[in-house]
Amino acid sequence: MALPEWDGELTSVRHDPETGAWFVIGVHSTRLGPASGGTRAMVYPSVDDAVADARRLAGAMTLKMAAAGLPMGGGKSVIALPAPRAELDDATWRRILGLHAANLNLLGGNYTTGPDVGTCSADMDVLRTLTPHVFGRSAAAGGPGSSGPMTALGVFAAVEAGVAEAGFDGVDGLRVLVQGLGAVGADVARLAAAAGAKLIVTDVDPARCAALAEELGAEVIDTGAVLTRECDVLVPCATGGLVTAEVAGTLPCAVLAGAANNLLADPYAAEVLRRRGVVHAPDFVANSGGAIHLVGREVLGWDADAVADRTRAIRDTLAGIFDDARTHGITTVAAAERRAAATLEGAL
Ligand code: HCI
Repeated sequence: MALPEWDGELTSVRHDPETGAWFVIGVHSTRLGPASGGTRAMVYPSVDDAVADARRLAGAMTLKMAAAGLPMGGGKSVIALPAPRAELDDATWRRILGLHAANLNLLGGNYTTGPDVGTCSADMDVLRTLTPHVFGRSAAAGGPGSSGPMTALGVFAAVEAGVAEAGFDGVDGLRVLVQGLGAVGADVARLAAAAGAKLIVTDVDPARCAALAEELGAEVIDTGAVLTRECDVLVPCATGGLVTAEVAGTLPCAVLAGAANNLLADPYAAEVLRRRGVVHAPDFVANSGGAIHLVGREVLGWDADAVADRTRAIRDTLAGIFDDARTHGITTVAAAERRAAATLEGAL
């Protein structure tokens, strides 16, 4: 396999013929500390796609850690599964976790993992019996539990910052559209509803929509309508790559702030949003509450209150980023990257 160039430090790729799984670990940067970032387990069209995804996500983790002021580097694991996780039997999944743990041990602590799309705290409990290089065990196993609630709190802080930048007087009465009602999206919806938002929701799973419609009185829309439905705040909490430059040119919202990693499919989309005056909270800042939770609890010894305070401070971080972007006529992504780059350079 010919790998394209990358500005990261190391890519580990391993194949298991018995299960057909591929294991990719991207260590993007250890400049601020050991690389860390979750383990994503899903089916990919090809190994090249898995490598590209791991590398892209690892790069975003470097920015996320730097922007959040955490003493960690950026990395990410991707397990390209032979079949969707739900279709794998227990023995196969257990073997896959065992091989992943062996790879983590080979990296000797230069990379620490945690949960991501397709893995959960219970998987981290299993991994931790095989390797010490794991964050995010369940509370029952002595870990800090799911990072979902803190990720959601941070995304809501980003929504509040975006709403203020767009000139609104708070979330009350605004139409907030949440796409993806997993642990994070559902909690963001609850926070928005509690703040008086007119909630609109969508998810590929109709049962999740129905539950939130019942709980919060949310209006449910078709997944296909997410890019065309007029709203004040669009909150993407599903997978990345939603916003191409073309989509950015027509999105009918005033604020874009969500949890999905690598939300922009193409870097130019940020410039299109800037020109249209859409306030965009960069994903690696908006969704950093999960990293603050895991690193805060497991590396820095913070209690739950300290983690929540630092997560709410995402609002102030973003206010500063919006201010920089406005002042210099640059995108919010460029402004956030400049801040992260300054932190990374300072660590040299
Ligand atoms: C993420 O924010 O995407 C993952 C958070 C994380 C942080 C540190 C270790 C594993 C996962």
